[in-house]
Amino acid sequence: MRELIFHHYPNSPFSEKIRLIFGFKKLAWKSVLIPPVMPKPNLIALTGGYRRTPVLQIGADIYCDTALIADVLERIAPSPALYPAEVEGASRTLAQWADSTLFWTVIAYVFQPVAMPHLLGPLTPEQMKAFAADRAAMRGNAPRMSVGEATGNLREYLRRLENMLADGKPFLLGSAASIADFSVYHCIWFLQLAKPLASILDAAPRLKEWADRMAAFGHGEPEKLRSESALEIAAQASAAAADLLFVDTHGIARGERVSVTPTDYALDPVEGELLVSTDTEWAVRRTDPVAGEVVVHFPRIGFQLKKIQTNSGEQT
Ligand SMILES: N[C@@H](CCC(=O)N[C@@H](CS)C(=O)NCC(=O)O)C(=O)O
Repeated sequence: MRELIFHHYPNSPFSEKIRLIFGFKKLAWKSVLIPPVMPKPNLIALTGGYRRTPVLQIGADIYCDTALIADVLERIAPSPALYPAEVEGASRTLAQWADSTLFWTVIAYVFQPVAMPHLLGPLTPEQMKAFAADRAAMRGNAPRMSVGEATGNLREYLRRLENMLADGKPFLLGSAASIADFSVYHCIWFLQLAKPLASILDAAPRLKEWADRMAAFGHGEPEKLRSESALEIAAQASAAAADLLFVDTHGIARGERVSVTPTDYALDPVEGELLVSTDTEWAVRRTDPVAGEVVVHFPRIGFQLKKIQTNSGEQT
């Protein structure tokens, strides 16, 4: 098996989701630390523009978004399963809610001045300003919740999660953990990191016990790797064969020039030649001066695929 190279930073909730999946599946992985704010030249050389955290690299294949990264890890190491057959639909749907609604509610709640140093470390006022400016630019016009609104919503969400555990089962959807647990967990983990505000969890004692149970999976076996070495590995590898069934729901053929862009925030397009289009995934091939030829993969859900028009109006 080719090595799993994980680009992340310690205080990133979505990274924690995947680190814990490495632990759940007892996987060994290479850890590349990336900056939490732009610029991120070595990451962008691999992705072609996608700047969010985390990213998984396997040779010259680059996987964006944790929904897809979780699918890839399931293919590589199917047991224990992230999508137990009897709850596959429910677990994916609950995970999608946690990764969007619950996550942004937690973010709006924890980014209060009293908790900031716990989340970002001891920043100077200039660094704090730079962080705020980076995130404001990344979020663009996405609506922002007030602290009051977030507090009320979070209390209600915690009640719902506590209710899911009320019958004494160890995980949210049954006796085994599923992707839903990992997606809810990274939000609760970030909330716990925001120590001065974490007492909101006291109203959900079963959820706190569940969080301890989740944390016990650990992070698998990480080993440090420099980002320059990750780039060399990409440059020397060739991407995995992509002879998958091409599912065309958009009238764009394999080989056409396209862009793939998130639909929610950090709307940076990645351009390339459309190589893969399955029911759940797109991938584009692009060539980077440093990383060489790479294939960048995205989940369909949460991303937009567009054909690139030439200046003359012709389609390439
Ligand atoms: N839907 C994405 C969300 C990723 C995300 O928003 N990550 C945060 C960090 S936890 C981020 O990218 N922040 C900005 C950055 O790291 O540059 C996923 O599942 O991977």
